[in-house]
Amino acid sequence: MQTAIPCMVMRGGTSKGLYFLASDLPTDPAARDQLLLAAMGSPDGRQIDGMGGAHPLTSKVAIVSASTDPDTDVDYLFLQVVVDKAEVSAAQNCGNILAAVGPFAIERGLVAVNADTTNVRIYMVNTGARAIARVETPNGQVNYQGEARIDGVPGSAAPVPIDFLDIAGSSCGALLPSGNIVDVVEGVEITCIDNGMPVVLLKASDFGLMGNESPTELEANADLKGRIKKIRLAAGALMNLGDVANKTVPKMSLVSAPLAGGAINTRTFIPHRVHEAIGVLGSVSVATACMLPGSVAEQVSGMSVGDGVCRLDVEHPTGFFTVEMDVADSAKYESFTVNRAALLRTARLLMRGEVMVPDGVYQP
Ligand code: NQM
Repeated sequence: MQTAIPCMVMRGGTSKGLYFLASDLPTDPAARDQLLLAAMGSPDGRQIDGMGGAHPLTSKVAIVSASTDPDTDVDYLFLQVVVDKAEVSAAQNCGNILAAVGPFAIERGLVAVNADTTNVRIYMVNTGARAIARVETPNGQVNYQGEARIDGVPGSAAPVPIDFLDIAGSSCGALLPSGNIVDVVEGVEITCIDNGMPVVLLKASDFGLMGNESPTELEANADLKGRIKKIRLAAGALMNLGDVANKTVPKMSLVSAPLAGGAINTRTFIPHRVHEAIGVLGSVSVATACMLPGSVAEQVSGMSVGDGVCRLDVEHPTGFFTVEMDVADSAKYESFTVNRAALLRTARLLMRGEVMVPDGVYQP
């Protein structure tokens, strides 16, 4: 026998995952995680006996519930289901999966449609930060079709603009968690930053790279992976994240001068596989670093920016990611303040139904 759990499969930005109402899952985190591992088919490199797509970007879960805070519509907990280990991690947030949380909340009746566009105010449980997603809702329903294009997703879809309000230091306690604009680890200059996602910035040239290498080439470079792993373990401690050996943060972003007219070029280890694009909050952290005088990113960036609102194109292996930043006191990193970050995503409902979990894993 199997147990059927109501679930939607959604694409959020350049990621894909299972979306659940919190009320449909066990409240005990250990029981919940066992269920999610079985639903995804982990641990198994192919996730052949579950819904996972055998890659970190397609082995993700959103758990959504109505908020009790009158200024918030829904609470969103993100969980990364590790593909080849029996691990489920709440240690990071995910801005791509976030893109479908608004549509899901409307589809599942947590948020009422109030006009042609419905603003969904989302509390991101993993980091305690907030976002507002604008979802097109003509005729009282979520619209998924439209002309918005994002790199890494074929075709076009309805736009889902997202505003982030208070994400600086949301995982590490400070925008620059080490207290420095640059640290030297293993003889390499790094910038440790958390504007929504803990990221370590490294210059591609310090590793003998051009910055235009493909994710497959980078993943095949054992020497590079070994060096990055060592730096990551040391940086984790500097970033107040403790022992990060089994964590998915910090991400490691190799940066170089822009190749296509953007602000900066990136290749990002998340942290073992290399992203085909770049994460949402990861790109916000990189864009922020481009604006910080003296950072590793600013050293290679092709753009000089100051106070107020500006747009930065963060280049990645499959295109670029535009981040809108509103900052103040940007002349010195010590006083630099982020007022707001905004970006565009798209999302789509792919399947609605029930995911089947074998008995023995979960009995309601
Ligand atoms: O940085 C991948 C993704 C992400 C995370 C990762 C993300 C973000 O592309 O907010 O979106 O870095 O693990 O889904």
